[in-house]
Amino acid sequence: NRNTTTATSSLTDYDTHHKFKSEILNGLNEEPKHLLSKYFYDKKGDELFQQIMNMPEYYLTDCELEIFTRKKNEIAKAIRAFDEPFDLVELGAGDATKSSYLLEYLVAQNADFTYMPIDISANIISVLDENLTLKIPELQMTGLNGEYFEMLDKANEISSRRKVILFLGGNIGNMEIEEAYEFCNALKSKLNPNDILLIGFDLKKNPHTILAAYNDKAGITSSFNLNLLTRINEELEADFNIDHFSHYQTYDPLSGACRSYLISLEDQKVHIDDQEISFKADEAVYMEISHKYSEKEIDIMARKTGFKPLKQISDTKGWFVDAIWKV
Ligand code: AVI
Repeated sequence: NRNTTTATSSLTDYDTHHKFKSEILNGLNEEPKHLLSKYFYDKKGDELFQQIMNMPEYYLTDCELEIFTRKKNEIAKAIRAFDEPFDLVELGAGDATKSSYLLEYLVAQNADFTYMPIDISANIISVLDENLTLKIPELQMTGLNGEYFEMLDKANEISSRRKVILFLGGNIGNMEIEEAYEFCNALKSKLNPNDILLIGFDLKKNPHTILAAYNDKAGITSSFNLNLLTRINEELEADFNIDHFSHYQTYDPLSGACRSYLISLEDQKVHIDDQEISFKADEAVYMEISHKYSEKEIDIMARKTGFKPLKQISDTKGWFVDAIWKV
């Protein structure tokens, strides 16, 4: 397509595999044991996450989709889409379902911008390229295949236009608070005055509602967590018996931390490559945090990481916000 290009990362498959292996082994050799939820997303994990987004209990996607379908004009104004040309950079674009509503609107309103989706999956970038150019033929797009910060540097090399960064889905919630602060600080250091960050946060709400979203009756979230053990078996020649672990979910309404664990159901030994890892009966492996924030905590995070909070746009239930921050 004449409107689209793609740039890729310098990381090789070999680097990626070795980073995966050492991060998994480090986590399992620590006390308490933990694994990293960024590794949930292999092919099967992507499918399971799609199923999660379609579950009745998982409200996050619907809430943010409502913001992107019903409040496009409000978003467009807040990101100053009509003031001057800009690059719309999306971190972890995925299938861009939500952002495509904004893209369509911006193109229809003649905003002068290039869409730059960043994703770690080369497959996702090429699928996006195909689908978006069919859906929005006039869209200017530069796909960036690689890690967020490396590709942000690339985006700045390719073009010096003002940047508007999208970080949707409540992905910031999958970082511990300190990591979220570090992430925003690092992001800020890559941006220039007047650049904008639009960032999605899941809000604190009735604890039952939150817990149910991560502890679904059908057990899809459980499979999503257990799938990482299957992935380790496949990619690191390990011998986890998936039936010997069980998913356990917690939500703490005071801190806002919603955490998942896999509990070892018996004393057992697991082999990963040439290492043997012992698990005690009832021992927990910490898997993922999905942190929930209050509106106030979001503004504080903006200020403390060098941004100016401009606006919070929420869905009608008031369960999710897209916060708009300016450098
Ligand atoms: C991707 N991320 C925002 C999801 C969340 O809600 O924390 C991942 C997820 N984990 C379990 N269910 C969904």
